[in-house]
Amino acid sequence: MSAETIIQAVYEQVLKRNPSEPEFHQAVKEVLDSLGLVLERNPEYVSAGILERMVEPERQLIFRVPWQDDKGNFRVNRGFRVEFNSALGPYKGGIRFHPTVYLGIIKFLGFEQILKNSLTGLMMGGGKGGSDFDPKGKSKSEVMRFCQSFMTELCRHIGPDTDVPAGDIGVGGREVGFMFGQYKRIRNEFTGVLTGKGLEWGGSLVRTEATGYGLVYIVNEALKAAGKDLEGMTVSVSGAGNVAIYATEKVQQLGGKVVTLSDSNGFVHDPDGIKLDTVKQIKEVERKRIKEYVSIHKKARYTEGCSDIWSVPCDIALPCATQNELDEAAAKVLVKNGCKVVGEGANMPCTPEAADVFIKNDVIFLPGKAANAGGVAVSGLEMAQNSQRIPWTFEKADSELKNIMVSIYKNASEAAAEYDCAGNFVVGANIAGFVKVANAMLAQGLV
Ligand code: NDP
Ligand code: 2IT
Repeated sequence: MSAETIIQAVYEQVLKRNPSEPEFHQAVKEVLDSLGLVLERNPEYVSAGILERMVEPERQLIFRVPWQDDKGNFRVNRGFRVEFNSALGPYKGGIRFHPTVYLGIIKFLGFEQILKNSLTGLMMGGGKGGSDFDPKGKSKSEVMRFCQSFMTELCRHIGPDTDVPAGDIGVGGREVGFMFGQYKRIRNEFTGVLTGKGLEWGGSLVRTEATGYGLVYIVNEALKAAGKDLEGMTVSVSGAGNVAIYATEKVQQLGGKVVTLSDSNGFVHDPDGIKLDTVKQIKEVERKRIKEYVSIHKKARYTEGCSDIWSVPCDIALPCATQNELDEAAAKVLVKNGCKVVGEGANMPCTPEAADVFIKNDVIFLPGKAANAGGVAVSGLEMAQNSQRIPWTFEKADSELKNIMVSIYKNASEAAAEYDCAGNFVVGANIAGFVKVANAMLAQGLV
């Protein structure tokens, strides 16, 4: 059987076994489509059923999360944890609280996480969790009660050497704190079972900034290879959460100008450059909407709706909000306006058609599993510090993060070249991530 036939058969089985999960299908297809030559050159992956095993999670947990709102009403949400692959280490990956969460979203994110974590070079398997709980409009006490109920069930499935969750959309330092407190109370142990913890109780410096900083470090590496740097570049960023804010901060530190930010209601365009202190105050302190920005900075404009954000001319686009936020039409507009680099801060923010537009037009396209790996990388460093029981300085954590992003860039470039796809970072990142996991699975026997 040809590699192509094998890949097609695996994909058809994924469609059949996981109906109505389009995001999971999309993530799997992109990876499988990168692996033809890898299978031809490594027939042992085929005979050992590595692909069939890798697309099937090792364990999927779905549970009821009952909680009480401030008015005393009983509420129920659904909780998930998908423990996808432990070939390289304990399951590792964030928790997302968003009303759109269902099993297919958690599976797509968990699947991406396997190869992303492999790319970091640290010992972490892949997993993801979450709930369809909507944190918007909830009081702090409601969020706390929800997190406690969520962890009351989750705590029996996780542990510092088993499965180590962290944040994602809707889950930041505050929620990690509530979940950590409940885990500690029930299990009676103070361990590094979650990452993204507060700095006074086991968190790592740079974890808050890591995904955004890491994204800009790898973009900078790609620019360097093209004989350029960020100085004077105009950058469009979407989202206004953790990743967007710290990507903006690092772009500004390196001399670039970020002109947009967004949330799910709309986007702001500040041609003078986004004032990050204002954004941090609105989003991190007041937890309000991004449109508040224009009441403070009068030259900035707010547009209701998100799709037009990519029509703002830029040299570099950094989608940092959510999956499939940048489609083919938006990609064409970006290319027409002269955009030269796209770095995915979010997980799978570009549709497959958009990614094709970038690749065909020689835009440097850095896919999420490489470009946003800085967050989980510093999570891995947080686990190392927890094991040592010694915190590192900001400089040490930041320089390790930088080294990891540089080596992801190098490994993805080299893998792409080795497999006849030089310059294609989608294929390069998929192959570089896959080969390590596949070899570990081969070595560990039929598990
Ligand atoms: P946050 O919750 O901090 O921020 C998310 C931002 O994206 C908000 O501005 C939010 O707007 C916007 N957003 C969320 N859902 C949608 C939607 N359906 N449509 C439009 N905008 C939306 O999350 P993060 O910054 O942590 O995560 C952003 C992305 O980065 C996600 O894809 C996540 O998986 C990925 N990521 C995060 C990492 C991390 O360390 N945090 C690591 C690697 C990847 P609103 O407030 O209106 O919902
Ligand atoms: O998508 C991701 O890589 C994250 N949300 C971070 C995961 C982690 O364990 O730090």
